[in-house]
Amino acid sequence: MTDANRDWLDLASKELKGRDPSSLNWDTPEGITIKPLYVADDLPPRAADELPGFAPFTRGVRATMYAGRPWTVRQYAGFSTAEESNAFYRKNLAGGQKGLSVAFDLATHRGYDSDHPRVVGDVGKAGVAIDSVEDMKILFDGIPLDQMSVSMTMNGAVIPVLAMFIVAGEEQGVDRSALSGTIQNDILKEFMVRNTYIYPPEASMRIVADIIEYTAHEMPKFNSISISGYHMQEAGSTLAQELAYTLADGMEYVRAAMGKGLDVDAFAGRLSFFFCIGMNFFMEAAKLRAARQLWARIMTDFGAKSERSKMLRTHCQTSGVSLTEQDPYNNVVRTAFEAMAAVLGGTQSLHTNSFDEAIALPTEFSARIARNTQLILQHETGVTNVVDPLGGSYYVEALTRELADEAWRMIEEVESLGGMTKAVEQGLPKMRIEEAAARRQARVDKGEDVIVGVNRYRLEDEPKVDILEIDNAKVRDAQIARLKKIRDTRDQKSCETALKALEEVAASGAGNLLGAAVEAARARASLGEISDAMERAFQRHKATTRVISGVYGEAYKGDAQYELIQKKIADYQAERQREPKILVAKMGQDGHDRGAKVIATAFADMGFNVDLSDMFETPPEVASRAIAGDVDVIGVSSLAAGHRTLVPELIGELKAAGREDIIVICGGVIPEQDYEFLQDAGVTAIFGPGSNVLDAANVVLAEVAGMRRNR
Ligand code: MLC
Ligand code: 5AD
Repeated sequence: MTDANRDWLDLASKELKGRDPSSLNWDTPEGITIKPLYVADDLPPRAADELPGFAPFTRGVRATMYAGRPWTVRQYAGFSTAEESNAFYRKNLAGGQKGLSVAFDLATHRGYDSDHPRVVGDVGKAGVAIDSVEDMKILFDGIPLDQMSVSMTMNGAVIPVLAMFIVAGEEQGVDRSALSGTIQNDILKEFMVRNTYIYPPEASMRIVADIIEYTAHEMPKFNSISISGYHMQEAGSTLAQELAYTLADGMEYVRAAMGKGLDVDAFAGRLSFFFCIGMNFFMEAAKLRAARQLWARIMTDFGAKSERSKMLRTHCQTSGVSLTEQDPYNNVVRTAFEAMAAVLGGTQSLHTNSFDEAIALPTEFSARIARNTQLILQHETGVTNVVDPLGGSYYVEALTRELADEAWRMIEEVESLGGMTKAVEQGLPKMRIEEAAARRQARVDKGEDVIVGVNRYRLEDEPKVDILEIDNAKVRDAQIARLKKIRDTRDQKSCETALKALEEVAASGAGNLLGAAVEAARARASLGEISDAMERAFQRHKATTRVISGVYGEAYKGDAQYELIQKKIADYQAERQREPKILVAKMGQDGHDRGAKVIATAFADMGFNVDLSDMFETPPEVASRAIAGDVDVIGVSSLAAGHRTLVPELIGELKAAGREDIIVICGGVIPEQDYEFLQDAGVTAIFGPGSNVLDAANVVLAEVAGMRRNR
């Protein structure tokens, strides 16, 4: 320690009235201790010698970064029909957006056509409904696919969607070799957190590898994958977990592609990444710097020779979970800080969320504010003029190093299990993330992590905001009509031949799935038909749901409020000889299960008897599960806007079975505008985002006790 540093320590403890300055240390959820001051001694060796554009790319993948070309303003969007989404895209492009990013509805994600009975509540809701090439052509009508780069967030039904995109380009007069863009194609994180898988892990990994192979040969400008940590952070992971598991996923994809006999440099330059940027400002910027550093090291170990193969190029999106339903205009401010962190971290492309995120999909107005957040950053702040402005910061450089070290430890753990496919099969990363999510929830519920407008400075009267409403039934009718027309007018024989050939490629293991699917898409096979052809060979994956225990309760140890509810539940049990029993249910194709998992864990820790439905159940399936398990209450978790269709159906099923005594409550992203509708349908209580879990448990227990008394 230098003399100057010693002087600082003395002065600091004087300011603290004798307390040790280390009492100001902050232990982050990543397990990193942040000191109140960083000095030259904290700089990692060699940090001062690094330059942007050169491996390991800590300071950025380009020599000139935004000074040469700013990041791509790429807003993720999609809703309702292809016509409506197309109109929305065109307006956004006219307003300054530079790249497209397509959000598909959940029916499409899971490989179902819009007329499938399992997706009645999902069509056109969380994204645009795409059933065939005809829809895809409408989606990009008037948008030249040889000039506009298009990202498509698709993982489950990735083969039919990419095939339809290729054919849509073709019929626009654009050869596939000229198509630029990105397909998400990251299935491992689906098994971990996002849940839009279709086939089991091994078959899914073949799909990923086939796409990498096909694009490496045929589509030189297209990024074959977007290896995504985003959804891990959304599911509650720490930043170190997000970093480590994303890179470990990347390693697994590299191995899968090399397993196809591809030379690493033939495809690695088109692997891309996707990270979430939350509110821990400097840590987020450091995360991107650490990610680039580690990836360069990983790819060097894989034998990459080309510099391009060692470059981690990434898209970022500001964090959805960091935004609140309460006092929603605060979200504009949160998103602006997050966007700044992404840019200081050196992202290539960025989506900024809309302030109505926790309520519904963006309106034209909220989308404009979100887009302008980036345009103001690019054009007014001067942030683009200097490469890696945080380079050399004692704090950020030290953080970069610590995150990299921490992530490397976790990567080694995954590798010791045999790589990510194996780790995912064993459920390790998912479990770790769920534990982190439960810990975070407890910190928020206890007020240790402050969220302005939610657990501090809460408003008496919340402002009303206009939201985007989608007439789901109308979209579905339109899609069904178009599907019928296609089936009536196509050459049925050549369509069937192409589907048979695809099935054969899937079953035999020989040939390329995407190549075969392009033929089927051209012959007007629908998305559901192409998915089914592969499902006949691969089967459909069914996940096992598990409730972790102890984490939430552990965080609340010794808390009076927590002990009170535990006691109330114990009293209830003593009196009635049974625990209050809740079924936490997910219905429709909504894959967001963080909330359901947190509730299940927390309620179980408090003393409830908790049952958890499988993912993707139908209302009749949930009703019979509830009746068979003799539960007191069903807690429906809805984050994909299916509640208006699915919840009344569930209550109808309970009534039909003579079990209207089973209480139904809802939680998740449910706009206030829908509360009355749901209450009229028979819903007892609704818990929006930002609800305190302990409060919710008290309400549920009181309802259960009341119901039992009335029996
Ligand atoms: C860039 N270029 C430069 C330069 N900067 N050339 C010279 N000097 C500079 N300073 C060149 C690049 O090399 C490239 O050409 C071209 O300009 C484009 O730049 P880019 O940096 O590659 O940007 P972009 O095309 O936008 O690609 C970014 C990407 C890509 C690589 C990260 O994968 C991408 O766009 N991803 C977006 C993913 C996405 O939107 N996902 C949404 C998920 S939402 P060349 O020839 O080298 O390519 C979601 C939510 C949910 O998942 O769950 O539903
Ligand atoms: N349009 C715009 N943004 C969307 N998101 C998800 N679906 C859409 C859509 N259709 C964003 C939200 C969410 C994240 C996963 O992606 O920000 O939190």
